[in-house]
Amino acid sequence: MKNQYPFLAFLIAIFLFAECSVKNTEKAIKANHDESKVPSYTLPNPLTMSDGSNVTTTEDWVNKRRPEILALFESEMYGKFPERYIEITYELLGESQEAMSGLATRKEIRVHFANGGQKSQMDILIYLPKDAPQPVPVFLGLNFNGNHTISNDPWITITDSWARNSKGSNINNNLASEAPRGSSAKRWPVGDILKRGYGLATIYYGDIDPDYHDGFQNGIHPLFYKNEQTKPYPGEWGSIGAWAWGLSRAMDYFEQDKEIDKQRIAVIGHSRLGKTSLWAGATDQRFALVISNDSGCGGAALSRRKFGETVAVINTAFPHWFCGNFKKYNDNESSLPLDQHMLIALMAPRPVYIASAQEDEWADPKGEFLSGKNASSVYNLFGLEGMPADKMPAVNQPVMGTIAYHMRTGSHGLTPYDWEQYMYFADKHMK
Ligand code: GTR
Repeated sequence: MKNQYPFLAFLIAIFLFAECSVKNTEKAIKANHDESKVPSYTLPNPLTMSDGSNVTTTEDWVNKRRPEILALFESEMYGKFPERYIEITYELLGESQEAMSGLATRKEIRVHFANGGQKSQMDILIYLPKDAPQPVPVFLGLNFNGNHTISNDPWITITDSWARNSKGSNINNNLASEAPRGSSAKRWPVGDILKRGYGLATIYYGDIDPDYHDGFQNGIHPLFYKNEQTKPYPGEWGSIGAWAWGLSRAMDYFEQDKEIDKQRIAVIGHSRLGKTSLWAGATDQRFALVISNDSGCGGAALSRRKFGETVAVINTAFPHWFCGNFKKYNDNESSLPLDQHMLIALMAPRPVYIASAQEDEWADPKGEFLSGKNASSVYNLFGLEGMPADKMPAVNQPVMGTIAYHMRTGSHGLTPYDWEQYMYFADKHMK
């Protein structure tokens, strides 16, 4: 009898191992990283109207097809911004003429949002080069961990908004701390940006909507609920929508700041915030140039390729990012009335830069390139060159038409190399 125990343990071990590998296999099936397993697919033609007619003039694109595509992205993917008046006021929190060792002026604008008793706020941190002729062009981007993490500048205000707990950053009870000041400085080469004659404006994305699923009870969403409404309707904005909306509210502020050139604002974002910068560029044509850094699924990557992260995977891990209707397309990409090349096309005729990283297979670099490629027909309609390459360029070989693309070496991240290309591209189009 005694001898049966090791045998039993052996059987249990085999069972657990089998369970485990089933789960791993499930994961592996969900995330395909094999180009030969990309399903065959047909992309909707950005220049074919829903009634089947062809778009042959820029007028028809601007007045008919563009609104049709935008409405599809609103109802099926990112959700529509609610239309309701809320009160918005600006407060100058602080200002310095001697920031960044005298290179820049710094100001912090607190934007107050209010609807009756409900309130919310976001802080825009702005550096402007002192030597550049005003009004200056500006890069605007959301940051992941708080404005004070983008630079060691000791004067940057620490957010009061929800922050992700982190031992390393000494964040407990979701309250931001002093510890990570400057910890994201590598992603934000403020000095280089200023020396090139650009300003930099940034906002902590958690000021607009904390990035976790709470049924949309915190952040900006509740200020827009009507009557008995307790969460957004299935075709209304999720968190990406809210973050993009926040970028537009920063744009509203720029429009009334004489030091900033509202005609030359480039909106930039990395990863989930790259999805956001694209959606901001699509919904708000005041942004003169749009940059997607490693935005991947739900950003620049084509959904139909199902390479790396898929619609089902992203909707499961981040149910709050997109609108309720987007869940219909889990494992059902072929029924999408759109794909991400049409999102890129919504930028036309404005310049747009799509960037990938070689090791970032999760974000499907090839799918990101193909989005730009397949948006080119719309740029051509405007007499512009879209993506100036038929095939994916080699690593670290940027191609720049009015649509630009590069795949740099390395992994998921926003690096000085990426910034270097964006500034060069901005010099070409905004200077
Ligand atoms: C990942 C997510 C990606 C990307 C990334 C990020 O977990 O799967 O879609 O957005 O996060 O934002 O860093």
